[in-house]
Amino acid sequence: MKITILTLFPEMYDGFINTSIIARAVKQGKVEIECVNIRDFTLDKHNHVDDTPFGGGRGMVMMCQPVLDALAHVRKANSHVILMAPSGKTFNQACARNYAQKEHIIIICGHYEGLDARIYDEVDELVSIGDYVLTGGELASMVISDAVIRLLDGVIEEESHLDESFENGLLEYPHYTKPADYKGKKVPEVLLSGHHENIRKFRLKESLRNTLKIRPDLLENREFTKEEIKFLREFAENGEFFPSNLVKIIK
Ligand code: 6GU
Repeated sequence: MKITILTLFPEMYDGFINTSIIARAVKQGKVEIECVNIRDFTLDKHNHVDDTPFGGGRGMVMMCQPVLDALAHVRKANSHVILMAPSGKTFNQACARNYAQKEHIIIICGHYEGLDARIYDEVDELVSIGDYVLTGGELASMVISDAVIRLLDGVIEEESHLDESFENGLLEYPHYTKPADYKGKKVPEVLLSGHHENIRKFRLKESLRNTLKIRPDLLENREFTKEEIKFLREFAENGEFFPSNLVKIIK
């Protein structure tokens, strides 16, 4: 797959592209990352990319011409064009899986107060990474690229996806490594037992417990197996935290 980033700050991507798993994926040809400087598409001699907002108000607005000329330069028939904006729909793991199927994604990063709204008409979607405001779309575009690239075939071990947070609609279970006793803090006995079925049950139960405690919203519209419902009942019966809107699951 190819990811094209349109940005005023291509140097921000150097560390991202040249480090660890992303660097390896690029080297192995699993992904091509192209950073294009929007400023290279300006037509005036001072290379202006922004101007004051019509109607007044604070800050500067990125102009249509450099952004849309840069987009036209990199866009192909199969390109999926994403504009990073705090007002976009919130990115999640399902979006990452969807983008990972695409041949080419183009991510436009806004800066300053925002972009001229006429640019919105030329993109497939506006995407945000959460309910807070960043100084620009660059970090958000790296978040999205990272989440997508690690899902591409052969970038990380296939099985590592399966038990991760969100992949099965639950937060992940806790992991432990050596030593089995760290300053008196012990690893749960079952993980040392070698009993695969008991380990699977323990992990599923801990996943459920974590999700119930930290992200009960993830459980609202999820389908449950009989085994999962049994564990949820146990939590409720043992007086563990159980949100009242989820009681319907165990009724
Ligand atoms: Cl995509 N851009 C900016 N500037 N802030 C954000 C964001 C995007 N997503 C969350 N906050």
